Amino acid sequence: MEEIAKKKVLSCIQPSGMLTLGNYIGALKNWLNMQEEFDCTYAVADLHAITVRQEPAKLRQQIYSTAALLLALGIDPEKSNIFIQSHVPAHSQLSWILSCYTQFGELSRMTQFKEKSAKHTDNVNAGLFSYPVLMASDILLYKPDLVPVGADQKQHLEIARDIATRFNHTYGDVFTIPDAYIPKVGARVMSLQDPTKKMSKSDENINAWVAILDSKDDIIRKFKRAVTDSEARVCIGENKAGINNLIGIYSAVTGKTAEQITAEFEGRGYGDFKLAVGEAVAEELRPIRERYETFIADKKQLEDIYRMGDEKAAYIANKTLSKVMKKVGFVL
Ligand code: ATP
Ligand code: LTN
Repeated sequence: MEEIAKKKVLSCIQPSGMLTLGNYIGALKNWLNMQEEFDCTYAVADLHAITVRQEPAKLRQQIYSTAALLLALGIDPEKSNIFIQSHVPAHSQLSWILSCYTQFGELSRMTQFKEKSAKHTDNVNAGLFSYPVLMASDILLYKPDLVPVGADQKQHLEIARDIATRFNHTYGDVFTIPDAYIPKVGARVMSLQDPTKKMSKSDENINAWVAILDSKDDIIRKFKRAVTDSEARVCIGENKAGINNLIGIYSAVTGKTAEQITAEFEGRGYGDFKLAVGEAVAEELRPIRERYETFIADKKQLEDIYRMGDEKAAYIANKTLSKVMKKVGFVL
């Protein structure tokens, strides 16, 4: 019987700090779920990480720890390709080319640029501005059908599609137009301290976010302190951003619907609910935390895995890059 080619998936994650429950529910959980059905490529986006200042020794450590975390999560290098973005120069090369096919105006409209430039006023660098072009290059080099990301990356996915469509329109069918793959629940996990803001590892208040590698006690403590409201009923509602967020998190880790969760906690206080969410999250993350220790302790194994991944990625990326260069009119 003829084998049907699997659809392709690509995504990347920045090694810019401790990965959070937001990264896990919004993106990484799908990375894992997709690996059986799809042909998946996952990268550590170290080039993106330097759009904000990083300490060299810390960055190096975080690149290793992000790669180890992907393995701990259950991403299997025999099934999915794991590599490091900066090890495949085609990403930077295509990024330059595509930046000449991207308008200043469209980059100026990016919400993340506006937010990050407001936050790092002393370092509004050109890389921060052209970040979506590098991201478009990461994606388009591998011709994926689907890109699993959290809701905050939707706008970047749209600009990648626009750039690809424009390029194809001028030069013929070069790029596949990818679709974003955003989870139905947990696409935007909010801060536990200010549930109107996205949960972010760069939040200075450590109680605002849960790291995937936090201990059980820390996780439970952070959920116990989560900001809620005074209504004391576990249900989705307006002006209940804190509870809505906790319901979303509980739903994402247990698979229960919001209605089932409301029924489960009918007549019980927020204290019980927060504890249940904390315990469910700690239990979901426990095996990842345990496996992480093994992977991070063996640098040689980690290096072997990403070197193999780098090579496979470079082969595919260089083919796309050559095609683009030919189309643009460079002499090869
Ligand atoms: P920062 O918070 O420092 O800006 P980040 O966590 O948004 O960084 P990445 O580490 O590159 O940036 O994100 C990796 C993936 O995690 C992306 O797909 C992103 O959409 C997703 N993600 C990040 N934060 C959340 C969140 N709070 N809720 C859902 N998904 C998220
Ligand atoms: N900008 C993304 C990380 C990222 C990415 C990508 C995601 C870089 N390149 C390519 C998907 C596909 C973020 O989540 N902050």
